Amino acid sequence: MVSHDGVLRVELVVERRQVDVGGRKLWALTYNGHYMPPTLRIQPGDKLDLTMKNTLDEYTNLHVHGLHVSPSGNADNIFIHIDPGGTFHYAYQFPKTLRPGTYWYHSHAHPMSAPQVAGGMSGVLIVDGLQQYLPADLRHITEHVIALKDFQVQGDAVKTQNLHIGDPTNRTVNGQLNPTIRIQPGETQLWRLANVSANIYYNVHLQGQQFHVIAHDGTPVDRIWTADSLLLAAGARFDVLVQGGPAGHNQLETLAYNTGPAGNQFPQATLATLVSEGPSAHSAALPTSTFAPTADLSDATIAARRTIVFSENTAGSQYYINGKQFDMNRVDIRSKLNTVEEWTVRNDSNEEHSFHVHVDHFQLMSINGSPHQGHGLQDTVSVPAKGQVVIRIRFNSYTGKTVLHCHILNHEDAGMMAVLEIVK
Ligand SMILES: [Cu+2]
Repeated sequence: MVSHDGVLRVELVVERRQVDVGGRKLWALTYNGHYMPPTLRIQPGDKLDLTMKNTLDEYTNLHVHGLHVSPSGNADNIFIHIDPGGTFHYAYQFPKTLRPGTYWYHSHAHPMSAPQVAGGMSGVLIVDGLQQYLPADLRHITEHVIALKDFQVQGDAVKTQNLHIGDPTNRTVNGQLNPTIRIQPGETQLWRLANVSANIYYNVHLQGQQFHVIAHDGTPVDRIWTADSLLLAAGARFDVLVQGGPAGHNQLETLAYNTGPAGNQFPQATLATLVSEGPSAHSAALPTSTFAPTADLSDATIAARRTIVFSENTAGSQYYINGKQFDMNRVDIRSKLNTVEEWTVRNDSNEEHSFHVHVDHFQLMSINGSPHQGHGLQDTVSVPAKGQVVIRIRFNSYTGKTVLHCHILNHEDAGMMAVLEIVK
């Protein structure tokens, strides 16, 4: 679904329905009847008019993940409850300065965000415009959305209740098991990798190839960087260029990944098969100098320094931020608009957590005390077990109440979320 004349009008019906997913027929929680709902495409400065109809027997709502937009009223307000049988009209006015890249949308219905997202309630949202930073011969290259979305099975349904993060799961790309992606030898494609799962991590690797990263969490990089594998903590996205190798088949896979002694050991799994075939294309040279302008908060004046502690009980059933479980009626952090703050996010638990803040992106300054040389801003970062990260965040344009939380949604539902209020 693409915006026209500055507006994208969308109706999303939330419905429990049988879907074809990964070669099976299963009951799922869907938007418009699809396990993989429509990809929404907007331009900076657009308005998104979105009507949500809830036919479930529990409340729901919507969050547009990573987007710089008001957290209040009928915009990105995660405190809204759309009751069973109810309809709500969201109106998001995005700024002209919105950064192009890959974002996503999903239920933020505390404390059912994990069941609803695991059931199927997540999709991809793209802000157009990344191509403007590419050389002219790469501005119209083939794009693939690669939504990383997994499902566990219970009886004839996608499992939603009593989710155990480490249980065997089916890792799909756009709802398909091991789909084929085609490329010509030498051809350059833009892949939009998005972890839209409820709870799991992906450590994505493409056999025999490298990823050339042009945007991270919806923010274009200052300089293209190259990686053999990319860690996508729950909620993370990377926009990457991939160049077709010699004719043949290569697996897109997630490598085994361990989130710590109290966490999970995710096994290796095949995600998709890349088939390189057809006439050889001219292999484009990728830009090596400046890619896109980025904010750098290294020399910013710091208005406040805070420590944010993530912890959990030994049973792994209750999760805390600064010793407290989420309470929507309490303001945990009050920050001033147009200031920069430095937060030390400390993880006292024995597993990684996927730290995420709404509304404004942050700059990752260090991991376990080692300075981090980033390539722009991000909206999620995995905090090492028994470790810490330091971030800097500038509060731009929007006041109001919003949240920061762990994007492993089982953890969020069990308390690991705090209210952030941005004030004038
Ligand atoms: Cu967590």
